[in-house]
Amino acid sequence: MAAPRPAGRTSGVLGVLAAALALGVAELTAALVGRPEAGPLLAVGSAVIDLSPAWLKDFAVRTFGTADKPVLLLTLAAATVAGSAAVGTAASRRPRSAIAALAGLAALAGAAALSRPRAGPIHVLPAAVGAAGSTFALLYGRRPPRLRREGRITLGDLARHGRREGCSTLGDLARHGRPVPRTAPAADRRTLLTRGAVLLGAAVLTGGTGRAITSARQASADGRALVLPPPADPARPLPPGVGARVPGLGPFTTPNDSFYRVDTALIVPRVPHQEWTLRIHGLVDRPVELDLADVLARPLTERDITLTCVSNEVGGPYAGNARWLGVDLAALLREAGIQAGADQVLSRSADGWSASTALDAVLDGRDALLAVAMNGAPLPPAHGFPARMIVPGLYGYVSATKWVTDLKLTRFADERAYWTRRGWAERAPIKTASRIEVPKPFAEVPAGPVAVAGTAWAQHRGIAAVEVRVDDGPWLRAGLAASGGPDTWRQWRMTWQATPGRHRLQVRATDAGGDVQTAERVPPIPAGATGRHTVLVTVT
Ligand SMILES: Nc1nc2c(c(=O)[nH]1)N[C@H]1C(S)=C(S)[C@@H](COP(=O)(O)O)O[C@H]1N2
Ligand SMILES: [Mo]
Repeated sequence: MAAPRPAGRTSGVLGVLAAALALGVAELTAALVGRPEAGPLLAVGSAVIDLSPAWLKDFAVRTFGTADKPVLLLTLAAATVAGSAAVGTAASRRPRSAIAALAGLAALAGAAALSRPRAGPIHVLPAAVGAAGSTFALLYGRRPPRLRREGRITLGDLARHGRREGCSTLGDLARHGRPVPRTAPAADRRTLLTRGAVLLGAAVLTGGTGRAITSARQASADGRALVLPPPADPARPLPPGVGARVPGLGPFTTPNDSFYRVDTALIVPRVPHQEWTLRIHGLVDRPVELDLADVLARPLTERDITLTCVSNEVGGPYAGNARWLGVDLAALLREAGIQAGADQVLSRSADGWSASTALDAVLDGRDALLAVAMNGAPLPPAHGFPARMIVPGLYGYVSATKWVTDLKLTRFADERAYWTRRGWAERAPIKTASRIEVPKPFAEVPAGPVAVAGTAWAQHRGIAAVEVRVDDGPWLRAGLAASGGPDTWRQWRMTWQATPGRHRLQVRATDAGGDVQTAERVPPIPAGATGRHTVLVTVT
């Protein structure tokens, strides 16, 4: 007698439900043990990010921009659905291979969780519980229905059975035993639906509870409760004309919620400020460990500094300007006693990322900060709460470690950091750049006077001039907005007497040292893109 088999489609659905339950109970487990990063989706996603080659990351950032992370999670979710449907289908024919596949998937998720920074044995628990959950779901979904009258045989049954078997006496009947149904009925539609609903409900309940626990915990890890002391060394007030005031041009100071975000973290790391510490060690005379109270007890410096990402394409959006509040990073390191031979500050974050910063840049008198606030508020979680580095003039990947917890004085020859291991330059001063923000590419503008405006930056050198060229005409000087200092970007504008037809606008900046931005086109990798931003417009 063959075991009842759910039809192919039903098996596939059962597989998906088993995966959903696995993810739900794994998420709940991860939340209960306080390790949300060990949940299978996040763990595998983060491992994928860390393992993917530079070109793939580059492609993802270029194609999806800041949506690259949701796209990755959706891709993983889709792969999970497809994979679990396949496992479910296999389970109806070859249960052993299905169980082997499940064990393999769980091992993969466990390994991914173990690859997270500071992972311990507890990180494999969500995957293990998830595997148990999906095994249970598969067995439960495929269990044949119980015979309704099992063990309770009526006299009518006996009589019918006896007649069929040709029994004439009760003795004959006893010898033939109890009636056996010829086929075990497959679970009917209603049973399947009920079981599906039970599994789905359990998945949603466990997963939802897990998410709720995690987000409740995370809500306590932001800066709303944090009171910041006023700066001992406040920023110079911004001159009234730092904004070029052209409709369509962004503000001089970028609000926190529209500041670009670039990092490798799949979920924003939440570091409760009560638990945060910063260790300074390596080639120092006196290793120290500070907590946030120690940091806030020091004199705070406030500065306007423009941060730029090395991945920014010519004309791209990965630059932002904010007013940062923090402690003098050079003073902090000097207090620890910098030893001869050190040439690199290797900073690490709570999420295991690292950056290597040239020590001479930190010590040369620029306003390198261990920042705790951005535009008058504690750092938003996405921008490094409770503390991050900011070093004017260096691209973010070699200077701007968010959620920083560890500073090691070391040597470029001895240790490399996250992106420098992946082929990006060891030292990466920000290159002079300029972009046209108004008019937008392919805009249609009326003939006559047209405002052309944008931003230029050459952090820590400053911008001395911006020029614009129409088609192959002469370079024309744009008007510069007031300067916020050498470490900030500078807005510019000019009025163009536009004539009908299609035109090409180009921009170039000159830094305060007199160096003109190069026209040579190079890609972001390894040390930042160059080339002239060009915008095509139609004048009607
Ligand atoms: N922990 C951590 N810090 C990080 C990164 C990261 O991936 N992880 N990315 C760096 C890069 S490449 C840049 S450009 C800046 C961006 O800072 P923002 O997200 O606050 O704009 O953060 C830097 N700090
Ligand atoms: Mo970056």
